Amino acid sequence: MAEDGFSRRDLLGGSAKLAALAGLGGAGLVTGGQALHSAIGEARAQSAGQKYEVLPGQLDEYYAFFSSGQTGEVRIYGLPSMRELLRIPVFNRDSASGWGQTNESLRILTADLTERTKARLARMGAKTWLNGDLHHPHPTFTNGTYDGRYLIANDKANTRVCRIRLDVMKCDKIVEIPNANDIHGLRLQKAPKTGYIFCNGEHEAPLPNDGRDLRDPKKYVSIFNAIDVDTMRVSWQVIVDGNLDNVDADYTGRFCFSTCYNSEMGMNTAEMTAAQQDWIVVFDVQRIEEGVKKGDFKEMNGVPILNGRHGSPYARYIPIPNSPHGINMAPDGKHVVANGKLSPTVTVIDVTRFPDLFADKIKPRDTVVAEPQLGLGPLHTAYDGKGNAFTTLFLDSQVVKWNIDRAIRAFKGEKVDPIIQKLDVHYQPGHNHSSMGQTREADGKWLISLNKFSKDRFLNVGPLKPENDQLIDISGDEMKIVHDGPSFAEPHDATIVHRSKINPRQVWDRNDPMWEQARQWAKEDGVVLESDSKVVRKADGKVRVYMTALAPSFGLEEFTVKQGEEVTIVVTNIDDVEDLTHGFTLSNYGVQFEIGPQATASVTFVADEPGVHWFYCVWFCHALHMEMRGRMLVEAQAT
Ligand code: K7E
Ligand code: CUA
Repeated sequence: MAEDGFSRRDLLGGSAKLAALAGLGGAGLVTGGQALHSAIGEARAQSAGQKYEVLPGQLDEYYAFFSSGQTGEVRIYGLPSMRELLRIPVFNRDSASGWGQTNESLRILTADLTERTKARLARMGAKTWLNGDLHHPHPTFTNGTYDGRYLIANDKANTRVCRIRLDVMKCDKIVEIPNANDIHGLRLQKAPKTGYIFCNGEHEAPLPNDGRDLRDPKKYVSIFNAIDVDTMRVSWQVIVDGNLDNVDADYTGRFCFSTCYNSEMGMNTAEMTAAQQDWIVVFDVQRIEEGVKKGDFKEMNGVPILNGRHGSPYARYIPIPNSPHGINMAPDGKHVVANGKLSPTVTVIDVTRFPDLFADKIKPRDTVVAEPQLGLGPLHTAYDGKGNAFTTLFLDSQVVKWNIDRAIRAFKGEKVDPIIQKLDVHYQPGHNHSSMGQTREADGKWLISLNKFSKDRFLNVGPLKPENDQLIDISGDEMKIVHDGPSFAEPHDATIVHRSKINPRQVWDRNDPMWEQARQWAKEDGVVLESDSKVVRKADGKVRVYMTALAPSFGLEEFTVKQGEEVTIVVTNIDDVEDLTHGFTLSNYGVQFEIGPQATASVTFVADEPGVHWFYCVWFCHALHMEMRGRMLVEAQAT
């Protein structure tokens, strides 16, 4: 297998980059995988290892949090069954839950946008952005493993970062990052406890980006960001040379590191890929914090911005080949792997040498301990906690299993092949992820390969095909594919978390901060949310309609408003049975939202259309679910 990899690489030689570029554009180098269907069936049948089937009534061992790229949500799967369990709307508009329409979700979606964006949305008559591009979902850490508090993710499309509460699986904070552009790579501080969210502004632009220097790319900058996970405020930013792609952090909490694919600061593909080398940027968090304390920054939009260019005390640049993409810290706490993308190599760096690097005792390349050639298009690497690494090869449509220690020995000149196995995947993998593999507790059981193309693997559903997330058993010596999992646009990344780390609630706590605003209104109006159903007319002409929901009826059978009035409807689900969700739909008013057991949710709209408008429950809750309805009577006003 190893010979195979090397011969292909050698064959491509100097033109590898060209071929790689062609392939990136059109998946050009892939060979068909038809014959492999039966091969996989066989492998599955003889899979030595683990049970991958989860029978009816049984529960999965892991939660897998998938991003959804341009859909803008997070999805929860069970592993190993690969069954989708839940969708968490975040950077999208969701019809079922009312995310993007309820007052509670709009508060979260808009509270921490920049003043500039708020003004822009107001000019457009929009309440919030309706699109997003969510790539990297990562749970918070304590002492190098998941602590079950939050899941954090980025929005590349509108430069935002979100926080999802793992107790209720709902987003509770979204912050727009000022000064930077298009947040892509995102990882968390792993120890002693996640304080910072580290994330990359990928696309370089003028600073401020207000119309100046449009055609002067030399003045464009990329910005690295640290956000405080508890307050969801940007703590500091660092200007770097080149752009920024992915990021990861070490296990001491002091260092983090980003890949740069455009050290050239090119503005088109030819320029961006001109150099044979780019770099990773290493950030010294301690020094940056000291720099902030000393006042060594410029403030812009309320955030301290430090200079981290070549020669600054805050960053070091390690040259590596060529337009690197993913960067992945190993569970050993010592090694990080940067994936070469346009180079067939990955670069293994010893992070324990970073203190010496920042003390200028060693040169940047002295931190490199191995640079094995693995195959074409290495994008991301996962780990089994036993010293092995699993790297996706986008162009070769393979996952390659290799040994870190053997790669280090080979780099020193020993005649040893680091590659253990190459496994075909279907097709064109981006991220992969192993069970607990981004923690100190990597358990070496499962690997998922998130493949960008499914081609012929599923029933043809027309020109837009699903992608294919493949489940691979890595518990034995050999990797074995045991499951194909179709998925819709476009999970980039996923995190596999053992179920012991996460403990969600069964029903909401009535004291939850999610509906704080409704609680304030009720107080103002002398209403008890849990028992009162009534209409309150305010002095300013606004109307608040409070009602309970208890299967199979709403607290109000009808209510009357006047045409043109601003109406706020507040619904409280007083069922305390687990799994008993109600929904509130107001017909021909575009209103619809979810009210979970023991939750309150609300929506505000103008009653512009006179007539009888039925409201009804939209979540099947009872034998009399169809009867769970009532009327909003809108009296016509003389015009
Ligand atoms: Cu490789 Cu956005 Cu993580 Cu996609 S990124 S693959
Ligand atoms: Cu309540 Cu359906």
